[in-house]
Amino acid sequence: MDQLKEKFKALATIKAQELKTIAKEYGEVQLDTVNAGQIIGGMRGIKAMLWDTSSLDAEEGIRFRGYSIPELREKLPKFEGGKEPLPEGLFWLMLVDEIPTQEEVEWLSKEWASRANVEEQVFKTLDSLPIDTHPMTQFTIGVMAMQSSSIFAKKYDEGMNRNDYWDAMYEDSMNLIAKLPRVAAYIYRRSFHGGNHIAPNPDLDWAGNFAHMLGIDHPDFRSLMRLYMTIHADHEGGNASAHTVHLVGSTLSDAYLSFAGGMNSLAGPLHGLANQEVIKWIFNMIESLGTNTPTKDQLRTYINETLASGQVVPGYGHAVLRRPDPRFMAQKEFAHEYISDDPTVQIVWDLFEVVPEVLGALGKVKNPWPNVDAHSGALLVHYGFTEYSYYTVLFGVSRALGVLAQLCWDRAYGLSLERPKSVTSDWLKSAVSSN
Ligand code: HAX
Repeated sequence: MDQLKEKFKALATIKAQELKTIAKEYGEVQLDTVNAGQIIGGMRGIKAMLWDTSSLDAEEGIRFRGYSIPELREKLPKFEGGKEPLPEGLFWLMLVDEIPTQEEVEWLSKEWASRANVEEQVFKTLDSLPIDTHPMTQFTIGVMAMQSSSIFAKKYDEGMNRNDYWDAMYEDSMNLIAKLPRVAAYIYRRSFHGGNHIAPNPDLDWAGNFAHMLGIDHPDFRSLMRLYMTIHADHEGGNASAHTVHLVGSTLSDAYLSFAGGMNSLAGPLHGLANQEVIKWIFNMIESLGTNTPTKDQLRTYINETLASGQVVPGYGHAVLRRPDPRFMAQKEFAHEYISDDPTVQIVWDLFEVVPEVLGALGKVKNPWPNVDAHSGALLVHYGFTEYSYYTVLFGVSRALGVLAQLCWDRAYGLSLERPKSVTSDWLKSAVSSN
């Protein structure tokens, strides 16, 4: 058994027992109530699922196993000579609740490199798709094409003992995470670079190798990918992609089926697709205004036009957060340090001054501040990565770290099939009128 799996098994044994005790002794304790607005309004704020890898506070933003993003940037091991955290370290932290050493992270980089071989049939499946298939659709299909190698599905078919579910899920999760950059880079090079693929470099770390296979070899772009893959990895369990993975996984679907389900959620414009929408919106604005150095008054006018045409301002607002997203702030810091004179970055910063005031004036937007997606595109564009329809795939590769670490916990805890109760609109009408 490898060192990470060993640690996971030891911790999971203790924590699963704790959870069993809570369920047995306190299962009937009333913790929260639900109101009619929450039933109609997308179940906002209802505490109804277990998620250990991260937790989100409306004011403070995300904490991964208790660590904020600035803390992770400081404490997680780095690539030799680099300044940004290695996502391997975050995965380790999310899975076994401790910050790994440099040696442990280097072991994990090598472990993933050794599991990264992608079967030819996956590339063939992708090659059979029309070239203009959206990269997120290709990504999901690529993941599904790997499903036949699921260890969990195979062992379940052979009659696996339920006590071993976590083990098979761990193996699938490690394999899937290891392979994703290769599949994702293949989609990028196929869609935008004439199928001129780049062989992996197993001496690089997971995110650095992904940057290399994408074909953008600037050392700062590798640093950006390490940061990007870290900050997008998890956002507690209630967001649509994480929740979907958890829901699909609760039926004992394997990691491939569950993760592909989550990616279909991430591909929606109110969620992960917002990162492509933001840069598309900025590019359209530059074209429509005829300048890439718009004044704040010009920005205000353009934002109002967007709202007047019945569209949302992409990259702004959040279902939980009520402050600027720390993931936005981390990218802003990166931009200050590396590329502060970039004109698109300047637009993003000017929008940060103007959009909250315009959205705030509407009186209905609960959070007028930027979310993670408001900044990422401008950073990518700076390094020549302009094919924005691909951006959500980057998000998806990162999101695998959090949702798959949690999926291992779901199976270690023996969490149940998810099955909340729905009500009809007639039931709701009658329930509120009798109050
Ligand atoms: N632009 C215009 N209107 C907005 C808005 C925005 N950015 N954000 C919220 N609103 C509107 C809502 O559409 C809603 O209007 P109606 O009552 O007329 O339907 C009203 O303000 C109240 O919404 P809310 O309670 O503040 O926000 P929700 O929890 O319902 O929705 C969203 C949260 C993220 C979906 C929303 O803020 C939005 O559409 N933002 C733009 C898209 C976006 O950036 N999505 C990415 C979010 C982060 C993420 O998941 N990344 O992957």
